[in-house]
Amino acid sequence: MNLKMTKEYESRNPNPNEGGKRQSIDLGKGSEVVLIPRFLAFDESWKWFDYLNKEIPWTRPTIRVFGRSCVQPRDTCYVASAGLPELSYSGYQPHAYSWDEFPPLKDILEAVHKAFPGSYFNSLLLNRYKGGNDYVGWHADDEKLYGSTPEIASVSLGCDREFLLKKKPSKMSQDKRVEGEPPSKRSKKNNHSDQHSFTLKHGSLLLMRGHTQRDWVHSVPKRAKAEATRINLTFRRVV
Ligand SMILES: O=C(O)CCC(=O)C(=O)O
Ligand SMILES: [Mn+2]
Repeated sequence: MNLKMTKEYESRNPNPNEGGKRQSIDLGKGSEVVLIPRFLAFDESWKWFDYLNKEIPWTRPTIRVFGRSCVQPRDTCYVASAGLPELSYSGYQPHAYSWDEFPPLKDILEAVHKAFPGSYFNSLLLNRYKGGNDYVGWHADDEKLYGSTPEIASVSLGCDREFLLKKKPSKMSQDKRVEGEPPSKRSKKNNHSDQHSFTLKHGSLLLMRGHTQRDWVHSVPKRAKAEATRINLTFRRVV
């Protein structure tokens, strides 16, 4: 964030640091989420929102889920560096646009790299939720092309939406059940919760890393009250 952006932000927000600190959430067993609620300056984020809303060639593809064809319940677009293996998910192979076609995306990418020194993202899946009926169901971004411990940085613009994380049922914890033991006694033997919810606000960044894609699923559920559009940028590294 440059000085001008910070000043602009402060002039609209009397307590710019309140609630805006980076939070790191240890999910246990090598999974971690980092949330930076005010990653991008407020006004600049609206400029990016308007640019992306207008300029990105959004599509709503037909995908296959549990053997059935359905229209993906949100708009999407894919941007990737040249020469990477092609992305394919739910029977759909998006066209890979180049970063040069959308220069502002390179600025956001640079800000993400600065926030996480040592990170390196070379692809971006964009989502546009045109209201509360648009959503993404429970899934993990565990495609082979992201390697064994994918790092995913997710920037949100526009309407606030809830982001949920839920632990995958683990074989270990099922195996450890003692026959006849009441459920209360079977409950967690550590301090980690099995569900988390975050409100992803305009200008926020959420990073998932470690074993989060192996051990957890995430979703952005339908929300009747979310009337406005939200744009989400998920930066990923194809290895
Ligand atoms: O919109 C979001 O916050 C999440 C999107 C997502 O999970 C994905 O594109 O894989
Ligand atoms: Mn995802």
